[in-house]
Order: sequence, then structure tokens, then C-alpha cells
Amino acid sequence: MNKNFYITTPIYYPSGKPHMGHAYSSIVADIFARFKRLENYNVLFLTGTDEHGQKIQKEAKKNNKDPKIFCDELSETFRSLTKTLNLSNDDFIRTTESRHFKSVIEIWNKLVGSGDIYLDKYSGWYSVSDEAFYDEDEIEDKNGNKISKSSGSLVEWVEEESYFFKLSAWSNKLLEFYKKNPNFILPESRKNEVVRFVEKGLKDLSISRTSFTWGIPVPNNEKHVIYVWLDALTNYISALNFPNIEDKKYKAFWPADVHIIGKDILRFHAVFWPAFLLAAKLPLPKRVFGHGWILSDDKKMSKSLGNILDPLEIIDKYGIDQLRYYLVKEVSLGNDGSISLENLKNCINNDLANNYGNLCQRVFSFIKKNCDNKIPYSTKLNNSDKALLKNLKNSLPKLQSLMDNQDLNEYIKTVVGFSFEANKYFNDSEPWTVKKKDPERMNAILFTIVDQIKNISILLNPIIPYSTNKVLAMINISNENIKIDEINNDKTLNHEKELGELEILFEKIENDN
Ligand code: ME8
Repeated sequence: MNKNFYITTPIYYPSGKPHMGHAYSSIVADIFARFKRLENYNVLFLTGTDEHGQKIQKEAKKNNKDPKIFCDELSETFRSLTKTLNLSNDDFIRTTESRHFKSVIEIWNKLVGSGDIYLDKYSGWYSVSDEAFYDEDEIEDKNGNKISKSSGSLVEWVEEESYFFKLSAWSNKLLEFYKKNPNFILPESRKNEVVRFVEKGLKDLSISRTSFTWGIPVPNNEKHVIYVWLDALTNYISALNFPNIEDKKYKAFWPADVHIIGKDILRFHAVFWPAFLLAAKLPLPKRVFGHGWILSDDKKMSKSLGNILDPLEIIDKYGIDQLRYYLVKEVSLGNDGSISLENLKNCINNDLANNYGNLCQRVFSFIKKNCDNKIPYSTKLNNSDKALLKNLKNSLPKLQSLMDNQDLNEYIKTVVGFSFEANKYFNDSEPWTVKKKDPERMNAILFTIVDQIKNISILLNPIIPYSTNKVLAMINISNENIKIDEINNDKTLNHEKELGELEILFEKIENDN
């Protein structure tokens, strides 16, 4: 029986153009989802749009649109982003769907039932752009305005009747949970940040608003709408058909294996969400991974600095695999990382065009010219051939464990290392010099190098799916054979069928492009 794996991205505010941060969160989650499928897991990968709240209502008004119509349009932009990024998401949830509505109401009722909700008045700071409440010590003055110290966004003073969640009562239970589950929050630095925050003692959390209407109404008091974060976080179980906890999907996939998020929304995922679930007596997710911030030339991307790199423009010009590869190679997952066009071009040239792309091109054109375009078969591998293959095969447990710990950078470094090694092996083995005097040796070299290209392509498949699918298709590996298990299988190669046509995988980029 297949094992199950449930991974999520944040659901995006459909309030503007998708940016590089959206692309990054999604691509990272997609890579883990695809890797688990290679390991034969039954994967559910969820993304979607977070459509309620004051920010969206304001944005819709600015555009003279009814909020639902506004969301219908912008949600489509994000749905089409999933295609452009070549995401393999199995579902796309919208928080305006009835399946979600039902699930939020049930969570609310459970919190009422457990005695964790009471009615009072909120007076304090609120950032509409972050949809977050801030304490006095979390804000500062800037040019006569009050802003959040952490996000820099404008805050406003709010006084309104509000329902509260007794978050303060859950501090100790949360600290116990973090201690018992040391890998619940990763990376370690983010965990420390969360633990310090909870250790200071938690305040009760306002979980309803009365100054606008765009949200899910509080049961039995329609003056209030449910706080957008309580609403949004619940999407992770709405997609599993909660409240039906006997549902096949819910049973198979909850608790989630990992929520991939950006560091700015860590508190919501690592403090509020688990507290809501504890109070509702539902299991907690297994992991929350907070990635860092994408910077442009070491600065936050912003219109005024003119340093915004638009993912769609880059994909249009250089290709989606190129952007996927560059982002995850360049930015160390978990830390902030700077990207630039200059480095993107170098990375495409060095790692993709000159390394993996060049290896495939050279090997396949050699086979076309010298072997009737069929992969030679050989049982006479020498020690250096065997060592090349064995080295990669032996590293599989380590590679799998790197992916289980979201150590994507070490994974890529190792796999790209195999590709450099394979290029060197091909150069050093010189099949062109033995072709006449020792064709058996030539066959052994080609058999080895194509097997290794197959292995490297499978390992790179979650990162650059389009290009590796092309390579694997041309050596007649069918989709169902793109699996980690095939790496240990030297019978996967087809020696009877001719190779397909291989177009250039990665165009080299000249300087002025
Ligand atoms: O936060 N670098 O949605 P969102 C890296 N709706 N990541 C970035 C980034 C950057 N420069 N800018 C943004 C929300 N992000 C909520 C989520 S989940 C129940 C609700 C990331 O559209 C950010 O960290 O504002 C977050 O993970 C994601 O983009 C979505 O941002």
C-alpha cells in the first residue's frame, strides 16, 4: 500500500500581481511534492487563494468591484500561475467556496464548545496589509506614521467589539508540544524565535471583526465576521472535507506532513494554528517550514527601488525550469537570499547549459552517429564504470533524508556534483578513441553514461520537470518509470528502440540578453 504525504503552500491573497515570493513558496513545495511521488508516496499538494478580510475588501473597493467578482478574477490569475510555474498541485482551494465555509463554521463551533471563545472589546493596533494585530512594543514611528517593526506596514488604531480566543491558556501546552516535537518548526532558528515568543506569555487573540463585512459571519451573531487568519488557516483541513473526519481524504492526509510558508507568517502557522487545533481537539500538523525572504540585489524588492524581478517576465524570457532551478539553487532554503539577473544567467549557463544540458547533448549525438541511435548494451563494465554508478546509488538514502529534512540546497549540490562527475567521466573515458579498436569498451562506456544520465534526470526531475521529462522520454523511459526505485534498476534502459530527437535543452545566454 502506498504511504500518504500531504504538503501545502500558503494560500495567496488575490490582491495584485503574483510576485517572486509567491513563485518561490510554490516552487519549493512543488519540488517536495514531486520528490515524494518519485518515492511512490500518494501525495496531496494543496494551494489556493485566501479571499476574505479587510485587505481584499479594500482592494476590491479601490477597483470599483464587488469583492466576490474581484476575487473570482484575481483567483484565476493565481490558478493560471500554477500552470505557468508547472506546479503539480492536486487541488486549488478558494476560501469563498462552500466546502471551506462549512469547515470554518465547524472550527468556530468547536472552539465555542470547548469554552475557548468569549466576547469583549478589542482596542489596539491593526495592520490591514498584514491582517495582523500588533502590540505596542511591536510598532514604531516612521515619518509621523505608525508601522509594524517586523513588516514595515502601516498600522491603524482599532476599537471594536470582538470575540476572543483564549490563546493565553495554551502557552504551556504549546511549549510542551514544541519540546516533544523538536522538528515541528524548521529551520532551528525559526523554532527558537517562536519558542521565545511563546515563553514571554501569550495574550488572548481577537478572532472576529465588526468594522467590515467581507468574511464568514460568526454563527449566531452576524454583526461579526470571523478573523481572516482563523478562516484562512482552516483551508488546510477544508480541502480534506473536514468536518467529515471519517472522509477518506481527511483520514489519509491529516495531519499534514508539512506546511511550507514564508517567515513572515510563521507566528500564524506555528502558534495560532496549533493552538486552534489543540482547542478543537484535532491533531496538529507534523511540520511547519518557514523559508526566508527573496531579496533583489540584497534589498527588499519594491516599486520605489525599481528592483522588482517579475517571475512571469523571467519565465517568458528564460524558461520555467531555468527560474525554478535558479531560485532553489541560489537561495538557501530557510535563509534570506538575494537574486539578480546577472546570477540567473550565469547559473543557467554554468549548471544547466554547460553541465547537465551539455552532457546529454554530447552523449546522445555520439550515440546517434556511432551506434545506430540505440543505447548499447554491455555486461563488461570496468571498475571505473561501476564506481561512477555505485557512487550515486550509494548516496540515495542520504539524498532521501536530505529531502525529508527540507535540505534542498545540499540535495541539489550533491546531484549537480554527479552531473559534473559524469561529464568528467565521459571526457576521461574517451569513447571516440576506442570506437574502432575496442568497440566493446565503447559500448560499456555508453551504457554506463546513459544509465547515469537516467539516474541524474530522475533526481533532477522534481526541480526541472520539463527538461528532464524530455531527456527521459528521448531515452524511452515512460512516465511510470520516473521513480527513485528505477535508479537501482539497470534493466530500465531500452536497447532496442532508437532514441528520440533531442532539441536543445537550455539555450546558452549571451551577455547582452
Ligand atoms: O501571507 N520572498 O499571502 P501572501 C519570499 N494569505 N517569500 C515571500 C516574499 C518574498 N519577498 N514575499 C511574500 C499570505 N512571500 C496569506 C497566507 S496561509 C493560510 C495564508 C511569501 O499572498 C510569504 O511569506 O501575502 C507567504 O509565504 C507567501 O508569499 C504568500 O503571501
